[in-house]
Amino acid sequence: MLTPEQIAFFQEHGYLILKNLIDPETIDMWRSQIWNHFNSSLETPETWPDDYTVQDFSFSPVFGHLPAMQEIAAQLGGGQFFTGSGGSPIIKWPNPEEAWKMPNDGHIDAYGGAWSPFMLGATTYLYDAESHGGAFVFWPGSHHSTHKYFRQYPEQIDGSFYDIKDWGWHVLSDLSPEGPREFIGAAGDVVLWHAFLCHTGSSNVRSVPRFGVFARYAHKQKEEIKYEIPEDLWKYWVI
Ligand SMILES: O=C(O)CCC(=O)C(=O)O
Ligand SMILES: [Fe+2]
Repeated sequence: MLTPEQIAFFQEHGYLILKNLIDPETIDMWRSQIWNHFNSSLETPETWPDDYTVQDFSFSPVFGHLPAMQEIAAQLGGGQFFTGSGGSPIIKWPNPEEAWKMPNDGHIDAYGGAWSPFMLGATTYLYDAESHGGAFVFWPGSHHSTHKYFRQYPEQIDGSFYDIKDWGWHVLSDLSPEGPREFIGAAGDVVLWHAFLCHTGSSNVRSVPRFGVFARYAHKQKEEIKYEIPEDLWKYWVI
């Protein structure tokens, strides 16, 4: 269970880091599953593939279904948040020759294909992610600025911002009250993030591959409520 202080932090900043949420046995299992799938291993970089996303692969159990995650989703959504069974990792293979730079802009998810709005996202890692090691990058507090943007332009919530001339994701991330930050975390640490929080990936100039594991929770009433931008950002949460 999240404490009232953790929930208050999440509401204010749009993210919350939970150390050691995933038990080491699960992390070990997931590592074996993905390396088996690639017929490779951490110790044999010459056999690493270069896939960014992994087709036809899913962890077992999936991240979003772990009891610790289900408990948090139930607490935040009052039993109304659900997640599907999919979820393959997003991998940042090491590229030590590249010059590392903080990304300029971040996006919000839900628009990669048909618009599929959701409420809560979560990210964890299979190996410790150091700074410049392909971390998940997010803009603290940007859930508030994104909310304000859609209160002003509610007709754009369906992704029609893509049709606006010169519109780019910088439009949202530039409104953020704070600049970007890397989620530096150990294997099994989790960052929870509001669906309106701007975020993106970053390059990995270290030597360990970054396996990002993601879960996204939608509201059971998502079809009925998807065009509504409530004045209260937490209307469909129980916090
Ligand atoms: O790889 C990451 O850390 C972020 C990826 C991401 O934002 C996405 O796939 O939507
Ligand atoms: Fe994303």
